[in-house]
Amino acid sequence: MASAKILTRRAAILAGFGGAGALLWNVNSLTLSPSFAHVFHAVEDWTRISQRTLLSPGQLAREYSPADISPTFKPNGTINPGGDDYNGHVAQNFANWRLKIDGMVSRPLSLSVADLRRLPSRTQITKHDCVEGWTAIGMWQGVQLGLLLKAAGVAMGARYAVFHCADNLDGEPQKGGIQSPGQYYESIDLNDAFHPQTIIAYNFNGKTLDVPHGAPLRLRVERQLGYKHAKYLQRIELTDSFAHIAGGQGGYWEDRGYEWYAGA
Ligand SMILES: Nc1nc2c(c(=O)[nH]1)N[C@H]1C(S)=C(S)[C@@H](COP(=O)(O)O)O[C@H]1N2
Ligand SMILES: [Mo]
Repeated sequence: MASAKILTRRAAILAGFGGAGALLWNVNSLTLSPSFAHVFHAVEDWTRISQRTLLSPGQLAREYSPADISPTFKPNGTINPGGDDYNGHVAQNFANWRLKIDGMVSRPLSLSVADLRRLPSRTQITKHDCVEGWTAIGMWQGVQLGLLLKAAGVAMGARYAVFHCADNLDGEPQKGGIQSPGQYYESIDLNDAFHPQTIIAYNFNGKTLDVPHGAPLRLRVERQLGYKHAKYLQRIELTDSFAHIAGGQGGYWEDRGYEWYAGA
């Protein structure tokens, strides 16, 4: 059913591609209108998504029922980034927090939590596995990352989404999403980025996401282990390589020896 829907949409986009191609031929050296550019980027997205996701949709992580939700869900790692900047955002209820999406995208975005809450959301009840030896089942609600990436227009050649967080485990002040030593970060490939259960969560167990669990925004990437689920998200950077970021291994814990692909 779902795949029939996707295929219909794919056929529709493919039909649109023919039209856009003809238009491109006609306008030749003329400046592209924004609406045309939009169609063009949609086609770029389609090519990538069809290759990486539609043709190999991958498995869904198991989803549970409300009765399975754990009475306590241990907060782990950083449980409060602290510092003047983050504390200021807490005091303002994160009204001025921004999630930036930049790097290899055609339209960099800067979104407030309210912007995200206005978009369609996904709710999922999943099991979280921490390598320290505990698990917990929780309910997460947020925006599918794939939707945000489609809005930003992933550029040709991009391969990874890198998540820059507000907490610095060396206690250094944060720099608004600019990576610095000791700052938590993570990365996933575009296959996981466009996976339907990969969401930027703002609610946890039916309430606004709290500080210990990553307020105001955290990643859920349900087919992978706990440390991939970056909390306190400030910036998502699309890139073709993470070799130049921090220790070059794609994440705070990866730089300290953990696996980059952490299948749960
Ligand atoms: N920014 C940030 N994200 C993070 C961590 C962290 O220390 N900082 N810890 C990771 C680890 S090891 C786990 S198990 C989960 C814990 O999520 P929780 O606090 O909601 O239980 O967050 C992950 N994401
Ligand atoms: Mo963890």
